[in-house]
Amino acid sequence: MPTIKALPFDFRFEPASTALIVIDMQRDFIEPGGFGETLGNDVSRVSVIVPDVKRLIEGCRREGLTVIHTMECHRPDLSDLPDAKRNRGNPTLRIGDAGPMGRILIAGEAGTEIVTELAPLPGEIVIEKPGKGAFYATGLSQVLAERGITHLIFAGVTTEVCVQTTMREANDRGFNCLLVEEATASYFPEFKQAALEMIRAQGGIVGWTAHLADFLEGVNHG
Ligand code: C5J
Repeated sequence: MPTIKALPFDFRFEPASTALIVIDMQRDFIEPGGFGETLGNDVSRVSVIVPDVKRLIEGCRREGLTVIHTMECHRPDLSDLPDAKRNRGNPTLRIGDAGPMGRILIAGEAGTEIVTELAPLPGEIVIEKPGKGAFYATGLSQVLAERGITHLIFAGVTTEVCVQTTMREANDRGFNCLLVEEATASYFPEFKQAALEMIRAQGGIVGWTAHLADFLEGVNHG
């Protein structure tokens, strides 16, 4: 059984009952011209993790973990987009507006796709989610139950928004969760750091954190 050097203490899991969940590595959050940039963010702060997320995905594929990708997106008629989300803040483009990569965060548009380097392989699970958490209004619980998944490894963007929300949802549902530090990012480095510390504080109140090198060492030699 792989044992990962992690905080607040070692994390042990069976690959057959563990899934990697890669949160929202979409062009709209990571590339210039997308939603992240319209909100005034510097997307280079999150694009920098793409090579490490790729190493993590490939390491998990090699060991036979279930690989799940999420995409934050909405229906073209915006029926799953509450006003409270669409009208928040003062972006140059709102969700559903036409931008340089198509309509912002709308299913099927170019900007909504996962970045090419991290594209899901045929057969991997892709969860489209209208909220921050990947359990809200999706089939994720059923997918995990059908596969007997008990442990979740997390990566993706942004650490303190969709990643942390999903980890908290998962923790409440009884999953053991670990977040890989180099495979997650925020537009605000101090928020990433705070989220990592919140997750592993108080004996791992939400879950564990580990460095990518320690995760790969543990999983590939477990
Ligand atoms: C937002 C995310 N909206 N993937 N999404 O920040 O974190």
